[in-house]
Amino acid sequence: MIAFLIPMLLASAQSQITDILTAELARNVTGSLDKDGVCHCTVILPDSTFPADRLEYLEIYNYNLSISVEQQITTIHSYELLVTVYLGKLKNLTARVETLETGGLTYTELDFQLLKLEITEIEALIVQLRASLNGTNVIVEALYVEIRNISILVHQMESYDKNNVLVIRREIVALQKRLEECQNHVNSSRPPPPLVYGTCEHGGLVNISKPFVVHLNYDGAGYTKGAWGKDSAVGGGKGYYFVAPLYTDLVSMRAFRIYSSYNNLVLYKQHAHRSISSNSDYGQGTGVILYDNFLYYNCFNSRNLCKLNLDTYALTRMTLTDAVYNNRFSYAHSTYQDIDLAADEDGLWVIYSTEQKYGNIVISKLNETSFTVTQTWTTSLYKPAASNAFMVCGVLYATRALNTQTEEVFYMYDTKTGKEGYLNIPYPKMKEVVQSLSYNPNDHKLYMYNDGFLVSYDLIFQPVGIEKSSLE
Ligand SMILES: [Ca+2]
Repeated sequence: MIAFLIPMLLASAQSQITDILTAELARNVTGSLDKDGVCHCTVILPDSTFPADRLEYLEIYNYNLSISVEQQITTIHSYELLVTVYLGKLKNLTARVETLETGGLTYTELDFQLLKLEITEIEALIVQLRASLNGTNVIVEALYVEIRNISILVHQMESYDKNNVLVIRREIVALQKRLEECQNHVNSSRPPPPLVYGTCEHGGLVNISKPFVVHLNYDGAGYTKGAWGKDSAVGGGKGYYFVAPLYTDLVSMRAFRIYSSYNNLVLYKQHAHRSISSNSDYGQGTGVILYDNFLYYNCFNSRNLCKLNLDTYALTRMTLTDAVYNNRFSYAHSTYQDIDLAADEDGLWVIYSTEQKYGNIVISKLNETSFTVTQTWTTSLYKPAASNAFMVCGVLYATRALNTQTEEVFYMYDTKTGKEGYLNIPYPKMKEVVQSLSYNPNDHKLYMYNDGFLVSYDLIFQPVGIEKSSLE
């Protein structure tokens, strides 16, 4: 249209100039002839007669107009090309949306995402085109309206997803992302530094593993009360294991077995069976431990401690002053365990109670060589309120039954500081009653005699320099 207009304007301007010149040249003027025979004359044209300045202006205007028109033509040609390209794309989009509308294909999240992306792209370009043309182009306006309609249609179709396929797919993607994050977190989490057995380079007990059932005691299921464990002197003595079920009276220990290895214990073979013949040498209750190849226990019907050499079977005794016995202040659910031997990284201990302390737990440190008490601490925990107790790095930990399937470490007393506190470390048990419970510093395990079954647990300590919360 504009291209057609330009030649018309140019032709009109030239016609006007020709008419003016023709009218002025019709006048007669006086001239002269030079020596070469060339004629000269002077014509004075008044400005009012011939508008030379207008001619000049017209020429400049004509020139500028030509440039402007050429630029517009170039611009329009480029827009025509763009419109042609996007018209093709729009037709393609229209066809795809129609296919989706008629349900000819299974639409997916990807279909919609691609459609929306392309529509957004075209919409942006059309908006740009529309602005360039000042909103005067009918075709562009129509394109704009059409692309807006398609955009709305795609959004509506997405919302018509009755089967929530897209929602589920998005949730799956979100779950996969969380899974990857979790996996990355696990991979990036550095394992805590290994704890050295027999040392106290940790921040205390923070958790207890699930139980590991070794097997039933050698006397059978009827022998529900007893004790078992591994040599708990730091270094492990000879590494022997002992199993000591109480006699059928459920009070006295009259026999026990020693196994030279864990495999022998599990396979019931190559054991040393020891029967105690003298009543005074019997054990009483289940607070028995094996420490540096000596068996320590409460001597029968007394407040004495017995120390039995497993090589020579020589027996040594000591009196635990003021200690009550004969089931005066035993543990809850487990009778005749007034005196409970224990061992940890710091050595040999005995846990008991006295009338003077009203049945509260008293802890005494023993010198195993001289077999004497070196120091004593009194706690505020009533001994029958606990189901059992053990020592770790000079700290007494007491347990109680939460129910028939769960025990809990609920109390601690630190002999180094004299401070006590309450804990909440539950752990499962296989049978209802904990008949004995001892810690071994050589493997960080708890050894439990659980209604006739030999059970062990791994203790989990807080590594030094790592926050407690990260371990729970
Ligand atoms: Ca114990």
